Amino acid sequence: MATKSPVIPKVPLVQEPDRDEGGAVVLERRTQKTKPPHMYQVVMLNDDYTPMEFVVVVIQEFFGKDLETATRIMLKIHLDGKGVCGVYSRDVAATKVDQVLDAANKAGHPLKCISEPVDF
Ligand code: TYC
Repeated sequence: MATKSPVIPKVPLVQEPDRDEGGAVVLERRTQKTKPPHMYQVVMLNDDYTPMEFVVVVIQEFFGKDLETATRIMLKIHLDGKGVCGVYSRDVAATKVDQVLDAANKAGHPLKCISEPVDF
């Protein structure tokens, strides 16, 4: 009686484990576990009506800047049309925008600001 020749698998039956440069077994390779959170900048926009003093107070109060820094940021916005007041996580940036718009509305000023991803 003719016996069948054995079928030799092309793939090894037992998978060889990954090994690092020194030959130690590596259980799992990952490129990077967690990405750093994307950061958002709060950008304030210029307008023709909001008083400069109000903008300076808002920047001090909600963005923790001293008088000199707040004045410099306000003047940059006044001259360039917009300026960055701070950089935060997405939720914190959204809260800052809400706080600024709320304060401006209550004071009757048209001051606007937005948050956008850094590298926008
Ligand atoms: N341009 C305004 C003025 O001349 C001042 C101003 C600065 C308004 C910054 C808004 O985000 C602003 N009174």
